[in-house]
Amino acid sequence: MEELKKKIEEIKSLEDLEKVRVEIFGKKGILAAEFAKLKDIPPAEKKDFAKGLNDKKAALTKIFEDIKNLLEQEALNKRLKSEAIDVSLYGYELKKGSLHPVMETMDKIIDYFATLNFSVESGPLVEDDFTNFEALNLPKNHPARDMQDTFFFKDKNLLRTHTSPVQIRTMLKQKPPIRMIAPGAVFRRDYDLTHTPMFHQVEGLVVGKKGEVSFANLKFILEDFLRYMFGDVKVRFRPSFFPFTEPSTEVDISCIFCEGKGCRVCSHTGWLEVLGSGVVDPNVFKAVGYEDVSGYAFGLGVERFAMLLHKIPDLRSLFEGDIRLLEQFR
Ligand code: 2NL
Repeated sequence: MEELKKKIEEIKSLEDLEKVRVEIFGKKGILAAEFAKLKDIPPAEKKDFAKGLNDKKAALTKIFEDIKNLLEQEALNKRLKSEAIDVSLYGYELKKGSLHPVMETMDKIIDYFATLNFSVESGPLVEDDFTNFEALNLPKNHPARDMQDTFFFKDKNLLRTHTSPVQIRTMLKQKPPIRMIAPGAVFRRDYDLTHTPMFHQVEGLVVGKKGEVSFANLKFILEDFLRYMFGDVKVRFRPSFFPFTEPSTEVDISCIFCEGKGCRVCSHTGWLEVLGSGVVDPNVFKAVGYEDVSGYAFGLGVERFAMLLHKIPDLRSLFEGDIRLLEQFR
Protein backbone atom coordinates (compact mmCIF):
# COMPACT_ATOMS: atom_id res chain seq x y z
CA MET A 1 0.00 0.00 0.00
CA GLU A 2 2.67 2.49 1.01
CA GLU A 3 4.66 1.51 -2.04
CA LEU A 4 1.72 2.13 -4.41
CA LYS A 5 0.91 5.41 -2.67
CA LYS A 6 4.51 6.53 -3.18
CA LYS A 7 4.38 5.46 -6.82
CA ILE A 8 1.31 7.64 -7.41
CA GLU A 9 2.72 10.62 -5.53
CA GLU A 10 5.88 10.52 -7.61
CA ILE A 11 3.99 10.98 -10.90
CA LYS A 12 5.38 14.06 -12.69
CA SER A 13 3.49 14.17 -15.99
CA LEU A 14 0.16 13.27 -17.56
CA GLU A 15 1.94 10.56 -19.61
CA ASP A 16 3.30 8.94 -16.42
CA LEU A 17 -0.14 9.27 -14.88
CA GLU A 18 -1.66 7.11 -17.61
CA LYS A 19 1.14 4.51 -17.30
CA VAL A 20 0.64 4.25 -13.53
CA ARG A 21 -3.13 4.11 -13.93
CA VAL A 22 -2.82 1.06 -16.20
CA GLU A 23 -0.22 -0.49 -13.90
CA ILE A 24 -2.34 -0.13 -10.73
CA PHE A 25 -6.00 0.19 -11.77
CA GLY A 26 -5.95 -1.56 -15.19
CA LYS A 27 -7.70 -4.83 -16.07
CA LYS A 28 -4.37 -6.67 -15.68
CA GLY A 29 -3.09 -4.29 -13.02
CA ILE A 30 -1.92 -4.75 -9.43
CA LEU A 31 -5.38 -4.24 -7.88
CA ALA A 32 -7.03 -6.63 -10.32
CA ALA A 33 -4.47 -9.27 -9.31
CA GLU A 34 -5.30 -8.67 -5.62
CA PHE A 35 -9.03 -9.01 -6.30
CA ALA A 36 -8.33 -12.27 -8.22
CA LYS A 37 -6.99 -13.79 -4.97
CA LEU A 38 -10.50 -13.46 -3.49
CA LYS A 39 -11.63 -16.79 -4.94
CA ASP A 40 -8.94 -18.68 -2.93
CA ILE A 41 -9.83 -17.03 0.40
CA PRO A 42 -11.81 -19.22 2.84
CA PRO A 43 -15.49 -18.10 2.96
CA ALA A 44 -15.23 -16.88 6.56
CA GLU A 45 -12.47 -14.41 5.75
CA LYS A 46 -13.81 -13.36 2.34
CA LYS A 47 -15.85 -10.46 3.62
CA ASP A 48 -13.04 -8.81 5.58
CA PHE A 49 -10.55 -9.40 2.79
CA ALA A 50 -12.85 -7.82 0.23
CA LYS A 51 -13.56 -4.86 2.48
CA GLY A 52 -9.83 -4.34 3.04
CA LEU A 53 -9.20 -4.41 -0.70
CA ASN A 54 -12.06 -2.01 -1.47
CA ASP A 55 -10.83 0.47 1.18
CA LYS A 56 -7.34 0.21 -0.22
CA LYS A 57 -8.65 0.82 -3.77
CA ALA A 58 -10.75 3.80 -2.60
CA ALA A 59 -7.77 5.36 -0.80
CA LEU A 60 -5.48 4.90 -3.80
CA THR A 61 -8.16 6.23 -6.15
CA LYS A 62 -8.48 9.37 -4.02
CA ILE A 63 -4.73 10.01 -4.11
CA PHE A 64 -4.67 9.27 -7.82
CA GLU A 65 -7.55 11.71 -8.57
CA ASP A 66 -5.88 14.45 -6.52
CA ILE A 67 -2.62 14.05 -8.42
CA LYS A 68 -4.53 13.93 -11.69
CA ASN A 69 -6.40 17.18 -10.91
CA LEU A 70 -3.16 18.83 -9.90
CA LEU A 71 -1.36 17.80 -13.09
CA GLU A 72 -4.31 18.79 -15.29
CA GLN A 73 -4.53 22.19 -13.61
CA GLU A 74 -0.81 22.69 -14.16
CA ALA A 75 -1.11 21.73 -17.82
CA LEU A 76 -4.05 24.12 -18.27
CA ASN A 77 -2.21 26.99 -16.60
CA LYS A 78 0.77 26.38 -18.83
CA ARG A 79 -1.44 26.41 -21.94
CA LEU A 80 -3.32 29.57 -20.89
CA LYS A 81 -0.02 31.30 -20.33
CA SER A 82 1.45 30.30 -23.70
CA GLU A 83 -1.70 31.13 -25.66
CA ALA A 84 -2.48 34.39 -23.91
CA ILE A 85 -3.07 37.40 -26.20
CA ASP A 86 -1.59 40.72 -25.22
CA VAL A 87 -4.40 43.09 -26.09
CA SER A 88 -2.18 46.07 -25.37
CA LEU A 89 0.15 45.22 -28.30
CA TYR A 90 -0.03 47.49 -31.34
CA GLY A 91 -1.71 45.85 -34.38
CA TYR A 92 -1.23 46.40 -38.10
CA GLU A 93 -2.97 49.49 -39.44
CA LEU A 94 -5.85 48.41 -41.68
CA LYS A 95 -6.26 51.05 -44.37
CA LYS A 96 -9.79 52.00 -45.23
CA GLY A 97 -10.65 51.86 -48.92
CA SER A 98 -12.34 54.64 -50.86
CA LEU A 99 -14.04 55.20 -54.18
CA HIS A 100 -11.94 56.83 -56.88
CA PRO A 101 -13.03 60.48 -57.14
CA VAL A 102 -14.12 59.91 -60.76
CA MET A 103 -16.46 57.07 -59.74
CA GLU A 104 -17.70 58.96 -56.70
CA THR A 105 -18.56 61.91 -58.96
CA MET A 106 -20.20 59.60 -61.48
CA ASP A 107 -22.36 58.10 -58.69
CA LYS A 108 -23.40 61.56 -57.52
CA ILE A 109 -24.42 62.51 -61.09
CA ILE A 110 -26.31 59.23 -61.57
CA ASP A 111 -28.14 59.73 -58.24
CA TYR A 112 -29.53 63.07 -59.41
CA PHE A 113 -31.02 61.72 -62.63
CA ALA A 114 -32.11 58.37 -61.17
CA THR A 115 -34.12 60.33 -58.58
CA LEU A 116 -35.88 62.09 -61.49
CA ASN A 117 -36.80 58.70 -62.98
CA PHE A 118 -34.18 58.67 -65.75
CA SER A 119 -33.18 55.12 -66.63
CA VAL A 120 -29.46 54.35 -66.46
CA GLU A 121 -28.35 52.63 -69.69
CA SER A 122 -25.07 51.13 -70.82
CA GLY A 123 -23.67 49.71 -74.05
CA PRO A 124 -20.55 48.23 -75.66
CA LEU A 125 -17.21 50.05 -75.70
CA VAL A 126 -16.45 48.66 -79.16
CA GLU A 127 -18.90 50.25 -81.58
CA ASP A 128 -19.61 50.37 -85.30
CA ASP A 129 -19.49 53.37 -87.59
CA PHE A 130 -23.28 53.74 -87.89
CA THR A 131 -24.01 53.81 -84.15
CA ASN A 132 -21.07 55.99 -83.11
CA PHE A 133 -21.12 58.47 -86.06
CA GLU A 134 -23.63 58.07 -88.89
CA ALA A 135 -26.77 57.97 -86.72
CA LEU A 136 -25.55 61.07 -84.87
CA ASN A 137 -25.53 63.21 -87.98
CA LEU A 138 -21.78 62.88 -88.38
CA PRO A 139 -21.49 62.08 -92.07
CA LYS A 140 -18.58 60.22 -93.65
CA ASN A 141 -16.38 63.26 -94.27
CA HIS A 142 -16.95 64.95 -90.91
CA PRO A 143 -13.72 66.06 -89.17
CA ALA A 144 -14.77 64.41 -85.85
CA ARG A 145 -14.46 61.05 -87.61
CA ASP A 146 -10.85 61.72 -88.43
CA MET A 147 -8.30 58.95 -87.83
CA GLN A 148 -6.64 61.56 -85.65
CA ASP A 149 -9.38 61.42 -83.01
CA THR A 150 -10.69 57.86 -83.15
CA PHE A 151 -9.24 54.46 -82.29
CA PHE A 152 -10.19 52.22 -85.23
CA PHE A 153 -9.90 48.44 -85.37
CA LYS A 154 -8.80 46.67 -88.58
CA ASP A 155 -12.36 45.46 -89.21
CA LYS A 156 -13.80 49.03 -89.22
CA ASN A 157 -15.09 48.75 -85.69
CA LEU A 158 -13.94 51.45 -83.30
CA LEU A 159 -13.74 52.42 -79.61
CA ARG A 160 -16.72 54.66 -78.93
CA THR A 161 -15.71 58.32 -78.85
CA HIS A 162 -18.73 59.34 -76.76
CA THR A 163 -21.59 57.54 -74.97
CA SER A 164 -24.14 58.77 -77.55
CA PRO A 165 -24.24 55.32 -79.23
CA VAL A 166 -25.93 54.06 -76.06
CA GLN A 167 -28.77 56.53 -76.72
CA ILE A 168 -28.94 55.41 -80.35
CA ARG A 169 -29.16 51.74 -79.25
CA THR A 170 -31.84 52.59 -76.66
CA MET A 171 -33.93 54.47 -79.23
CA LEU A 172 -33.57 51.60 -81.72
CA LYS A 173 -34.95 49.07 -79.26
CA GLN A 174 -37.48 51.25 -77.41
CA LYS A 175 -40.34 53.50 -78.42
CA PRO A 176 -40.65 57.04 -77.03
CA PRO A 177 -41.01 58.44 -74.42
CA ILE A 178 -37.37 58.15 -73.33
CA ARG A 179 -35.74 59.57 -70.22
CA MET A 180 -32.25 58.14 -69.91
CA ILE A 181 -28.65 58.74 -69.03
CA ALA A 182 -25.63 56.86 -70.38
CA PRO A 183 -22.62 56.93 -68.07
CA GLY A 184 -19.39 55.26 -69.12
CA ALA A 185 -15.86 55.23 -70.50
CA VAL A 186 -15.07 56.76 -73.90
CA PHE A 187 -11.89 56.82 -75.99
CA ARG A 188 -10.12 59.42 -78.10
CA ARG A 189 -6.65 59.63 -79.59
CA ASP A 190 -5.61 62.56 -77.51
CA TYR A 191 -2.96 62.70 -74.80
CA ASP A 192 -1.65 65.89 -73.23
CA LEU A 193 -1.99 67.96 -70.05
CA THR A 194 -5.77 68.23 -70.37
CA HIS A 195 -6.65 65.09 -72.38
CA THR A 196 -6.36 61.36 -71.70
CA PRO A 197 -7.07 58.62 -74.27
CA MET A 198 -9.77 57.21 -71.98
CA PHE A 199 -12.15 59.32 -69.94
CA HIS A 200 -15.74 59.16 -68.70
CA GLN A 201 -18.91 60.81 -69.85
CA VAL A 202 -22.47 61.02 -68.71
CA GLU A 203 -24.88 61.84 -71.50
CA GLY A 204 -28.59 62.36 -71.11
CA LEU A 205 -31.52 62.12 -73.50
CA VAL A 206 -35.19 62.96 -73.12
CA VAL A 207 -37.63 62.27 -75.96
CA GLY A 208 -41.38 62.83 -76.01
CA LYS A 209 -44.17 63.56 -78.51
CA LYS A 210 -43.52 66.56 -80.73
CA GLY A 211 -43.92 69.74 -78.63
CA GLU A 212 -43.81 67.81 -75.35
CA VAL A 213 -40.08 68.27 -74.67
CA SER A 214 -38.61 71.73 -75.09
CA PHE A 215 -35.43 73.74 -74.74
CA ALA A 216 -37.04 75.32 -71.65
CA ASN A 217 -37.23 71.87 -70.00
CA LEU A 218 -33.53 71.33 -70.82
CA LYS A 219 -32.62 74.71 -69.32
CA PHE A 220 -34.52 74.05 -66.12
CA ILE A 221 -33.15 70.59 -65.50
CA LEU A 222 -29.51 71.50 -66.22
CA GLU A 223 -29.67 74.56 -63.96
CA ASP A 224 -31.15 72.47 -61.18
CA PHE A 225 -28.59 69.71 -61.75
CA LEU A 226 -25.62 72.11 -61.69
CA ARG A 227 -26.81 73.71 -58.42
CA TYR A 228 -27.17 70.21 -56.96
CA MET A 229 -23.59 69.45 -58.01
CA PHE A 230 -21.83 72.75 -57.27
CA GLY A 231 -24.05 74.57 -54.78
CA ASP A 232 -25.07 78.21 -55.18
CA VAL A 233 -23.64 78.97 -58.65
CA LYS A 234 -24.85 81.10 -61.55
CA VAL A 235 -25.60 79.15 -64.73
CA ARG A 236 -25.41 80.55 -68.27
CA PHE A 237 -26.17 79.07 -71.69
CA ARG A 238 -24.00 80.08 -74.65
CA PRO A 239 -24.82 79.30 -78.27
CA SER A 240 -22.57 76.59 -79.69
CA PHE A 241 -22.54 73.83 -82.27
CA PHE A 242 -22.83 70.06 -82.16
CA PRO A 243 -23.71 67.96 -85.22
CA PHE A 244 -26.39 66.07 -83.24
CA THR A 245 -28.28 69.02 -81.71
CA GLU A 246 -29.91 72.15 -83.11
CA PRO A 247 -29.92 74.60 -81.46
CA SER A 248 -26.84 73.71 -79.41
CA THR A 249 -25.56 75.35 -76.25
CA GLU A 250 -22.57 75.14 -74.01
CA VAL A 251 -23.32 75.61 -70.35
CA ASP A 252 -21.12 77.56 -67.94
CA ILE A 253 -21.22 77.99 -64.18
CA SER A 254 -19.83 80.99 -62.30
CA CYS A 255 -16.27 80.12 -61.26
CA ILE A 256 -16.32 78.15 -57.98
CA PHE A 257 -12.73 79.20 -57.20
CA CYS A 258 -13.19 83.00 -57.34
CA GLU A 259 -16.99 83.28 -57.21
CA GLY A 260 -16.96 84.84 -60.66
CA LYS A 261 -14.44 87.58 -59.87
CA GLY A 262 -11.86 86.16 -62.28
CA CYS A 263 -8.88 83.90 -61.52
CA ARG A 264 -6.32 81.65 -63.20
CA VAL A 265 -8.65 78.62 -63.28
CA CYS A 266 -11.40 80.49 -65.19
CA SER A 267 -8.85 82.40 -67.33
CA HIS A 268 -10.12 85.61 -65.70
CA THR A 269 -13.56 85.20 -67.30
CA GLY A 270 -15.41 84.37 -64.09
CA TRP A 271 -17.00 81.33 -65.85
CA LEU A 272 -16.25 77.61 -66.14
CA GLU A 273 -17.57 75.54 -69.05
CA VAL A 274 -19.11 72.30 -67.72
CA LEU A 275 -21.70 70.93 -70.17
CA GLY A 276 -22.73 70.65 -73.78
CA SER A 277 -26.39 70.34 -74.67
CA GLY A 278 -29.11 71.07 -77.16
CA VAL A 279 -32.34 70.13 -78.86
CA VAL A 280 -31.93 66.81 -80.68
CA ASP A 281 -31.32 67.30 -84.43
CA PRO A 282 -34.15 65.85 -86.61
CA ASN A 283 -31.53 63.84 -88.54
CA VAL A 284 -30.80 61.79 -85.38
CA PHE A 285 -34.49 60.87 -85.01
CA LYS A 286 -34.62 60.04 -88.75
CA ALA A 287 -31.67 57.63 -88.32
CA VAL A 288 -33.48 55.64 -85.60
CA GLY A 289 -36.89 55.77 -87.30
CA TYR A 290 -38.60 58.11 -84.80
CA GLU A 291 -41.37 60.36 -86.19
CA ASP A 292 -43.28 63.29 -84.67
CA VAL A 293 -41.09 63.52 -81.61
CA SER A 294 -38.99 66.22 -79.95
CA GLY A 295 -36.19 65.90 -77.44
CA TYR A 296 -33.17 67.35 -75.73
CA ALA A 297 -29.77 65.91 -74.97
CA PHE A 298 -26.67 66.82 -73.01
CA GLY A 299 -23.21 65.51 -72.32
CA LEU A 300 -20.52 66.12 -69.72
CA GLY A 301 -17.02 64.94 -68.86
CA VAL A 302 -16.88 63.24 -65.45
CA GLU A 303 -13.13 63.86 -64.91
CA ARG A 304 -13.69 67.59 -65.33
CA PHE A 305 -16.53 67.53 -62.77
CA ALA A 306 -14.39 65.52 -60.32
CA MET A 307 -11.48 67.97 -60.70
CA LEU A 308 -13.69 70.99 -60.09
CA LEU A 309 -15.54 69.41 -57.13
CA HIS A 310 -12.32 68.29 -55.40
CA LYS A 311 -10.09 71.12 -56.63
CA ILE A 312 -7.69 68.62 -58.23
CA PRO A 313 -5.33 70.73 -60.37
CA ASP A 314 -3.79 68.04 -62.62
CA LEU A 315 -5.90 65.65 -64.73
CA ARG A 316 -3.08 63.10 -64.84
CA SER A 317 -3.27 62.46 -61.07
CA LEU A 318 -6.68 60.83 -61.70
CA PHE A 319 -5.02 58.16 -63.86
CA GLU A 320 -1.74 57.43 -62.10
CA GLY A 321 -3.20 54.94 -59.61
CA ASP A 322 -1.16 56.51 -56.81
CA ILE A 323 -2.73 55.39 -53.53
CA ARG A 324 -1.82 58.77 -52.00
CA LEU A 325 -4.46 60.45 -54.15
CA LEU A 326 -7.19 58.11 -52.89
CA GLU A 327 -6.05 58.49 -49.27
CA GLN A 328 -7.09 62.14 -49.47
CA PHE A 329 -10.68 61.12 -50.19
CA ARG A 330 -11.30 58.56 -47.44
C1 2NL B 1 -20.10 67.59 -74.58
C2 2NL B 1 -21.28 67.62 -75.46
C3 2NL B 1 -23.29 66.53 -75.94
C4 2NL B 1 -25.11 65.27 -76.80
C5 2NL B 1 -23.88 65.32 -76.18
C6 2NL B 1 -26.62 63.70 -77.91
C7 2NL B 1 -26.96 62.38 -78.06
C8 2NL B 1 -27.94 62.03 -78.94
C9 2NL B 1 -28.59 62.97 -79.65
C10 2NL B 1 -28.23 64.27 -79.47
CL1 2NL B 1 -28.35 60.40 -79.17
N1 2NL B 1 -27.24 64.62 -78.62
N2 2NL B 1 -25.65 64.03 -77.05
C11 2NL B 1 -25.75 66.46 -77.16
C12 2NL B 1 -25.13 67.64 -76.89
C13 2NL B 1 -23.90 67.71 -76.29
O1 2NL B 1 -22.08 66.50 -75.32
O2 2NL B 1 -19.41 68.57 -74.49
N3 2NL B 1 -19.82 66.48 -73.93
C14 2NL B 1 -18.72 66.34 -73.08
